[in-house]
Amino acid sequence: MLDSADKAVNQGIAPVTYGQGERPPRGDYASARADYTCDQRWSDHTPQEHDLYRRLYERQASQLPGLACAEFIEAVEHLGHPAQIPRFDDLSEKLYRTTKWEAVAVPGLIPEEAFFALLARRKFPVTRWLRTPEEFDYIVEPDVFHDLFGHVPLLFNPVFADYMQAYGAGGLKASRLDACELLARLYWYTVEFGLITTPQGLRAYGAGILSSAGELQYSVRSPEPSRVHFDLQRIMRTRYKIDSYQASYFVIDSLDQLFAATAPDFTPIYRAIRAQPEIEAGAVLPGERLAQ
Ligand code: HBI
Ligand code: FE
Repeated sequence: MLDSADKAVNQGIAPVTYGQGERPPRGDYASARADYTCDQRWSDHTPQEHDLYRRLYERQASQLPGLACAEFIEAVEHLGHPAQIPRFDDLSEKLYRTTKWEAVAVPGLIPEEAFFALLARRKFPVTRWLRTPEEFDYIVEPDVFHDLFGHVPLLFNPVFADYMQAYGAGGLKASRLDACELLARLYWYTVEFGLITTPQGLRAYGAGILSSAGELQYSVRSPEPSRVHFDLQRIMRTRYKIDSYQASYFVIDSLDQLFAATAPDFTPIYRAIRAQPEIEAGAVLPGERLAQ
């Protein structure tokens, strides 16, 4: 009988996660279905886990004003003020009524193809395990708090909901063009670590920022990182870091601008990018306009 990690390795999940870094995935893959979804097993969560989730939620929710974009602050109310980890089915009922998306449980990180296929069907894969108390301040792999608090709220926003499905469809095409690494950078610098300009100043919409205790303040306020105006090719040429705050952030003017970026056929764009050198995270190119 294959144990979970062996089954994961055999199915090409481990050890590569996010395209960089080598470690076996956490989570129990033995019970995953062919599309990598699994049961949430909500009743497996202990009172201690529900309390840890509540404390994570309260810490992030208290930081949102002045740092998170208005669309997120408005949408996060849909999670309710949970004294416990939400049941994905309950959340999906509300989400489906709003933008036809669902939150589906997965054992953890899943192969890119499976990930894209779920997004293309308006199903967001939510990791079912919760971090340990020792990981309260920082975790590298997505857990249920990162996915639910970071990613699910903006799926209630019609424009972002359509962007995420278009991204999934684009990912399936990128797989056939061997361009997943390029497209993963677009996901990283928008869905995970994106900033947006507003009349009140810069705000965060990326899940990796919004679910992070320290990076929410850092990404919007620190003078250290470079903040570059959104440029699709520039983003897909730029490498990223998976285990520290970002050295570069990319700034959109609106969620409509982000959705419009997924409209063209990326085939010629991938070709153009491959003809140019990669850009290191944190670099600022000569003459580049930076967002303030
Ligand atoms: N799997 N469960 C899960 N969640 C992710 O965010 C995720 C993934 N697999 C691959 C992946 N993200 C990234 O490589 C994306 O850029 C595709
Ligand atoms: Fe994420």
